This record gives sequence, C-alpha cells and structure tokens, in this order.
Amino acid sequence: MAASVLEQGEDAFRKLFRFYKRRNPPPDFSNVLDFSKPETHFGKVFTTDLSTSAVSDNAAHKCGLHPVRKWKAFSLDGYPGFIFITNPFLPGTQRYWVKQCLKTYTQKPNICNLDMHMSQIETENLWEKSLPGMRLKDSVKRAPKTLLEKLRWVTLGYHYNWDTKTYSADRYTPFPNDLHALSEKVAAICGFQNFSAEAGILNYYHFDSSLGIHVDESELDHSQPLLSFSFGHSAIFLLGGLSREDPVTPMFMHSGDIIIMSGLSRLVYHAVPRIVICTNSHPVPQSLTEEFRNENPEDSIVQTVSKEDWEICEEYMQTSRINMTVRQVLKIGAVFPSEASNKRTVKGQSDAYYDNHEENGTSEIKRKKDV
Ligand SMILES: O=C(O)CCC(=O)C(=O)O
Ligand SMILES: [Mn+2]
Repeated sequence: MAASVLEQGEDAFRKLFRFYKRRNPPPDFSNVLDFSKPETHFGKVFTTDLSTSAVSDNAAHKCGLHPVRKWKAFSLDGYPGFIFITNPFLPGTQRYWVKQCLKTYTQKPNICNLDMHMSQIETENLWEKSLPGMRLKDSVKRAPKTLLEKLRWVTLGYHYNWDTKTYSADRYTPFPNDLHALSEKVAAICGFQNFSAEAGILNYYHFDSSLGIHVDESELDHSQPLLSFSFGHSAIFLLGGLSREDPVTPMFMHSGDIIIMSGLSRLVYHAVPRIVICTNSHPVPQSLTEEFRNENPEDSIVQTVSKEDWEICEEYMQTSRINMTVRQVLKIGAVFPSEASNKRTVKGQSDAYYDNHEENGTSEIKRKKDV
C-alpha cells in the first residue's frame, strides 16, 4: 500500500499533472500544444485525412457540422490512432449541445453525481429547480450553489457503475438520439463506419476543477474509438502512454474541439489538470456567442436554443467547461458476459471512480487512487 502510494506520488505523469494544476505561481503554458496554431508545432502535429465521402454535406448540416472537406484534423507524432479535430461545428450550434447537457440530459432516467447522496425526487428536473438561483446569479454572485452548479457528471445509455467499474445490461436507458447521430457521423468521418454510441459520460468542470489520471478500459470493445467533445472554457488535456512513465503531451482543448482515441491510443493514460478561463472581452468563449439560424428545423437534429434557455446556459458557461465522452461498450451483436465473470478486477491505476470533493477550496473531479 505504502509502496503504491509512493509510486503514484512519483510517476512522470503525476508530476506533470501537479505542474499544470498549480495555482501559485501559475504554470508556464508555452509547452502546451495548440491545434488551432498547428504551424507552431512543426514535426509534432500533422494534418490527417478524413473520410470526406462518409457523411454528406446535408447529413453533416443536420447535426450542426460544417461539410467534412472544411474540417481540420490532426494526428500527433507518437500517438497512432489519436485524432484531434478543431471545432467542426457550424456557428451557433455548440449552444445546442450545451443546452442538452444542462437541460435535457440531466433529466431522469439519466444518472448524475447528485443521485449518489440525494433522493430521486430531489434530483429530478434539476434544470427547473436551478432556474431561480441561476437568474439571481446575475446580480448576486455569492448566492448559494444551485443543483446545476453542483453537477459534476451525468451518465447516458449503459450507465457506468463507478463502484464495480463495469457497464451492465440492467443499468441501461435509451441513449439520446441526437448525440447518437452526432457520434455516428464523427466516427464514420474518422474511418469507423460501424460505431454505435452506447454509453456517455458527461463531465461538468468549473474554473477550479480537474479530472484525475486514468485509462478508459471498462468498455468491452476496444477496437471502437472513444469520442470526446468539449464546450465552453478551454482545458489542458494531458495525453500519456500505456505506462505512467511514458512521455506526456499537454494540449489545449478549446470549445467545439473533438478528440478521438482509437487504435494504439485507445487505452492510454490521460487527465485534465486545469481549466483555463479566457480573459478576452467575452464572458464565454467566442464560439458560444454566435447564434444559430436554423433554416430547416423540421429536418434538423440540432435546434435553435431559445433566448430564455441560453441566458441560463450562458450564466453557467461563464465559469465552466462541459465535456461529453461517447463510447461503444459491446462488440456489434455481442451480449454482456455473465454477472460472475463480469466482476473482473481492473488495473488499480485506471480506476474510474469519481469522488467529487472540495479540497483546499478547489473542486476536483477525482478518480479514486489518482492525484
Ligand atoms: O474532459 C475531458 O476532456 C476528458 C474526459 C474523460 O477523459 C473521461 O470522461 O473519461
Ligand atoms: Mn477518459
């Protein structure tokens, strides 16, 4: 036990995690890759081809995406199977996914961190319950936290069991159609024609949040990619290797950016040590200030967000970042192994158990045995 604590305290990944998490003095960000300026990373970052014919312009548009030929996608030296797509969303459409994460996906039967210590009656309709408090926020910044502000994660589809680190047939509710459609398109564009979104973990970060070092290995089909969508303030994302001593690459994830972890990069260690609140003239990132004009609402998956809803989302997003990860759990046509064989042991370091707590005044989304 002591040895493992010592080991965790000293590995290379953990050192870098602490470095980027540090508040005083703040870290130097000059080694953080920025895919929005790929020319500054000559020899490390390469443009990568996408399947431009996998999704028609019309199908992309319905999901709020630019035509694929306009997307910018990159690979990273040393990380085969890792793809970084810089914001492919049409102006204003990111607002829709933010609203879904706050208003729609928080509804029952989806499960959230608040369900771990509150009754179902207390946590249902948490958007509506938070409205009075969120409206007050505009004028009284110190008002008590609303349920929305206490939200740290939501699970979709096969609801991840943080205790057993497994997914199972008896913890399933239908995966949202809109996010399924978006994920299917993005995966196909990256060369995964048969990807089926079966589980989602939504993470809600505030300016002082972080996400511990982990590997996502509980899915039963690692030949399928893991998709990660970011909205709101930027994050520093750390990408490591199969061992915690492997080199770690820090990179920014800005609003609208998508990461695909597949192939040899599907099971690598990663973490989010820091949220970087931009200090330009807008209270929220520029891409969230754009409005979406939906010319064909009947035919579209992505819808315009009402002014009333966006006011609440905007208030929330001033200090927040939302990340949606989408996973395929089972091989096509496969079923879960029996309960007995499902209780397999998982590598300690990759425990994916959230423990939200306030530590030294900073809120941390922590995975057990990390940090
Ligand atoms: O927030 C992120 O960018 C990463 C999220 C993540 O790694 C996860 O949910 O497994
Ligand atoms: Mn992860």
